[in-house]
Amino acid sequence: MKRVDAVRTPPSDGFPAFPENGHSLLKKHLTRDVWMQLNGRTTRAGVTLLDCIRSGIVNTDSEVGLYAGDAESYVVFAPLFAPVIADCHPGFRAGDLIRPVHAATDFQPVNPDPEGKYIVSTRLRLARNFEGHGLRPGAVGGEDCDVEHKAKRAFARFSGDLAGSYRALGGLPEHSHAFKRGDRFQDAAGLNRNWPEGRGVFANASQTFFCWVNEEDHLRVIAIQRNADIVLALAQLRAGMDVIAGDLTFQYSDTYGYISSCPTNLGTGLRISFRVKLPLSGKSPAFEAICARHHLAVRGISGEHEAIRGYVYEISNKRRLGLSEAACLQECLEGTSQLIDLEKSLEAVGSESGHEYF
Ligand code: CIR
Repeated sequence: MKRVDAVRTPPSDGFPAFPENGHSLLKKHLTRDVWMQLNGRTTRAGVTLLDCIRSGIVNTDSEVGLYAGDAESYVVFAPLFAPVIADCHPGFRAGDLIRPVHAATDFQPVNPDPEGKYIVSTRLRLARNFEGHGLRPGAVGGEDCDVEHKAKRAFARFSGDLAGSYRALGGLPEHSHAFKRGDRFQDAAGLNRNWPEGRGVFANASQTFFCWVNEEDHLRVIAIQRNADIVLALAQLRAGMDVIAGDLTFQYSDTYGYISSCPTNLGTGLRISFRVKLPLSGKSPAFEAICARHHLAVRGISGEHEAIRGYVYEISNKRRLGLSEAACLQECLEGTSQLIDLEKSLEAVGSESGHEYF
């Protein structure tokens, strides 16, 4: 992503002067009135407005620019967070929370690429934070270790195809499913504090089920299939969550569902992503229309702030709040299936005209 200018020296009332070329939701919604209203407030644990906005102040090319230091930040700083959250989750209206019910109980997904021709991998992840703690941007060192201890206790209960081992980060060679020290966006939010203390990754024996401890949230539970088998990925995710939820309680609010440190992950905390080979449709205007209609985000395969490389696209759901897990899955599956159908129709046109595409 193109860097934009820095925030200039603030004027006497401290209101940050965002550069003209920044497009963050923080810049859009932190008006001078909101600043005057919220600057000086703190949560009971001592989280300030500046704590929540530091990432977007330091990184003026942020998309969002906000992190909550604790669950109460969403309430104390609601005049800023609420409109940002509404923009992150199109269609969400405060007061209309649809409980993010577990998908295994009410939804049977269908494999969107049964021939195995387009989808390279399927990844599902849930973000969760434990009751009785702040959120990671506001965490102090000891708290990370307490969270890690609780998580490891839950992981010891995994059995069958979920059984595996936990590895602390740091001191050990990097492995492919470990998360890295946070990027500059996370760094400015305080997420790299005391790195790598209290962080680690659980992996099952077949490397299809992972739990990240103390990355952006206390827990990220991840199921990956190196194909389009969403049925199996969802079954593993739900089985793993049932074990963890038997031992731990997660932060939850009637307004925002499961609480996460980044406003984009509120609600279900569910991110569904498919890596899909779309060499023809990726360049077609219909591609963007399908993504917009189904609220799909498109990322490059090497990270959210990098340009799209080649023709493998990572397609994921933008909306996690205000709809059930089943609805998130349905929306993402329908959109992805339409992108694959578009690809097939363009292949057919290409073969009729005798062009070589591969
Ligand atoms: C930002 O504001 O750009 C970063 N804090 C990342 C926000 C979450 N990522 C995303 O929606 N793609």
